Amino acid sequence: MLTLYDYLPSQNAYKVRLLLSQLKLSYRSVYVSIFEGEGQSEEYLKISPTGAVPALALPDGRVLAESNAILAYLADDTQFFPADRFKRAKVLQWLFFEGEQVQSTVATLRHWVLTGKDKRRSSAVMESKRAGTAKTLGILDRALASDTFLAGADYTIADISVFSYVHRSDEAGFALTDYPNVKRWVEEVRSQPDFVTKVYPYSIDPHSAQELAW
Ligand SMILES: N[C@@H](CCC(=O)N[C@@H](CS)C(=O)NCC(=O)O)C(=O)O
Repeated sequence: MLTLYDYLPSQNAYKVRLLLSQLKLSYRSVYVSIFEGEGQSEEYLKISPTGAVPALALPDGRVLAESNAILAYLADDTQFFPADRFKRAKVLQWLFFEGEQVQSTVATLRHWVLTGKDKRRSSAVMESKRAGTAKTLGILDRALASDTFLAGADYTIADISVFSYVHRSDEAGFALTDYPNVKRWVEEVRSQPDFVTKVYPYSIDPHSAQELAW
């Protein structure tokens, strides 16, 4: 059986939960208390080199980290990751965009706001995160003006990945009503079969106000 190393409020882990649901794959969960430092234990660093969740252990014991790599692995040979060379590269284009642009802006800003860490950041740092978030949402709104989904007409792991943080942009202080194409796309993603509605707040973890170890 597959094992998902998870932390419930993590939207990076939510991406994998969503795909597993849409692929109808069963799995067991192992929870990693990242804010208590469990991710940095010697044992967990053998599973995930950065100490972050998600990570996935395969039934044969091999392990994979990085949410987008896990999505690509699970979705191979399915409708969620096209076989056509160009379409596949388009999906990768948005997965790399997510890893670089979405995670460093809207995802980080949301994490700080929801856990009170924004109060400990300088106004210059906060301003730069807000500017980065606005830029990210603007890029997505332009891209989604001409296509139903990020990589074209079909729903793929690019949508799962980008959706996971972007649909919670309001929690970072950005209303999606200002980004109508993104808002329309969020509803398209929500209407996919076997969609996962459950998102866990950081407030379920009394340790989530702590800074992560770097
Ligand atoms: N690029 C990674 C980021 C993963 C990540 O930042 N995970 C967070 C939770 S959302 C985490 O586990 N942080 C703990 C740490 O970095 O030590 C991915 O896409 O999987």
